Amino acid sequence: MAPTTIAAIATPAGSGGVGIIKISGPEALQRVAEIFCPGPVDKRKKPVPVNDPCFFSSWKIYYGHIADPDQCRVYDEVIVAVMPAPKSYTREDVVEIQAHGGDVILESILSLLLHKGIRVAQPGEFTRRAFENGRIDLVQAEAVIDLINARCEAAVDIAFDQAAGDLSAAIETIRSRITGILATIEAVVDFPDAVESDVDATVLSTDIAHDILGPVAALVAAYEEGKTLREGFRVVIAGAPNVGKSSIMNRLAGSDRAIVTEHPGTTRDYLETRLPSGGIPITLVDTAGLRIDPDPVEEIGIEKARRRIQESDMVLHVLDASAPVSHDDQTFFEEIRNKTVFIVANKMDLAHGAAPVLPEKMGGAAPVIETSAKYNTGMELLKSRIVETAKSHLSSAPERPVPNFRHKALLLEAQDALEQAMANLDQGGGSPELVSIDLRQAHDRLGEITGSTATPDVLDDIFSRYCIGK
Ligand SMILES: Nc1nc2c(ncn2[C@@H]2O[C@H](COP(=O)(O)OP(=O)(O)O)[C@@H](O)[C@H]2O)c(=O)[nH]1
Ligand SMILES: [Mg+2]
Repeated sequence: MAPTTIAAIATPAGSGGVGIIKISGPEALQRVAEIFCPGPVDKRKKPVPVNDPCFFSSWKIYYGHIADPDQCRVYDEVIVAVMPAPKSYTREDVVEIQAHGGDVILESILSLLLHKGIRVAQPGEFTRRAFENGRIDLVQAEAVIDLINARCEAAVDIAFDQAAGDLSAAIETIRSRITGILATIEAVVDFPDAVESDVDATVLSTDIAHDILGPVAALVAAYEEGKTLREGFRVVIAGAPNVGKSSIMNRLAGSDRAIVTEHPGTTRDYLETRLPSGGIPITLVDTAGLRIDPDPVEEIGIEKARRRIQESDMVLHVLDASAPVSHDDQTFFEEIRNKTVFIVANKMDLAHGAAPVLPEKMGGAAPVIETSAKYNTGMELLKSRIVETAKSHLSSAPERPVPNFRHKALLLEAQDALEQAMANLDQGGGSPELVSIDLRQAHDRLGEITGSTATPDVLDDIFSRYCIGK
């Protein structure tokens, strides 16, 4: 079935200097030719579109007007960029109409095109066509969303390398090594007499560990490294009940996001908000107060707090500066000391100017920042120290390709299958059939990453996350 021609407004809704309509498919040139009048228009005369798709040459831009000759109506002054197949984003004929960036103008030009039988594009459909027409693989297609959604420069770097094919190349190298080993094993299965000796199971197992499992594990590790860059820097505010965690969150965020009361144990779930920090993606997480003997409802909140702490990049351990450091606080500090921690001595206004004396295990183990959330003192310093720490974490992208969560899940499945194959080989040679099933399994899982073995629902799921017009 011949592909339909699709169109969409590619620029965000709202007013802007320029708005772009993108059209892709076999009828793109013809349909635009029917509404494009080159050069200036004379309003007293009927607009005359070029009508002939041959008017347009490859990779040229044209100045003119979009008009509906049937209605004798001129819509806008535009520039039209023409990118015929196959050297285009989708590998189909693509035309971009650059008009003025107003919703009404863009929507009326779009409806003019729809009137001519063009269909509105689904979210991600242009990129899906680029994938289906073989211009990019699935990993590269996903990089397009990552580029658009990147929240810091390092995230842009990762997405850019992914779009350039670095991760795909790493995956394909691993797949071709699996194919190589499969060929050796399957020769034994298919032609047992023709192949001289038995496959040396130990050698094969070592090859798998070194050439395949090693690189797979390295990619999984790179996912962990890149996670903060993709998702932003997460700062959890934790500590005993009533020390001022929610007040600090509100002060840092500059809003009354969290409820503050004098009753201990008010915050029972966790709350997230962005720390306004000039483009550095930082998320603040306010949590339930930690205590050793909580009631059952508090316990759920504390469990959630612990989980948030584990996933965090940094913890603010808040203390009440006007009270001695409790046993609970010391126990808690022990739990988090392998993380990046700031001790926040809050309620300094009640402490008569003296910071709390820290027990030996806590003293010197983390920077101490003195604050009063009530009187808004120490907050700017706290904020700038958080931003500084986040910046140093986010400054550099890892040198190697960084998989995303979907890729990581598939890498782990491939890893399991490879380990199974090795276990079979190690148990006295194992049956070559079984080993080859596991290796095929690993090969297919890796293929799902690049899309060569991905199912239609996986594709639907991925492309539905795009914006319209991409
Ligand atoms: N005096 C004083 N009171 C504070 C300060 N920060 C918070 N509070 C009060 O302490 C109580 C508990 O605050 P909240 O932010 O809900 O603490 P959380 O339970 O740790 O989230 C509230 O009555 C706040 O107004 C502070 O720096 N100084
Ligand atoms: Mg609270």
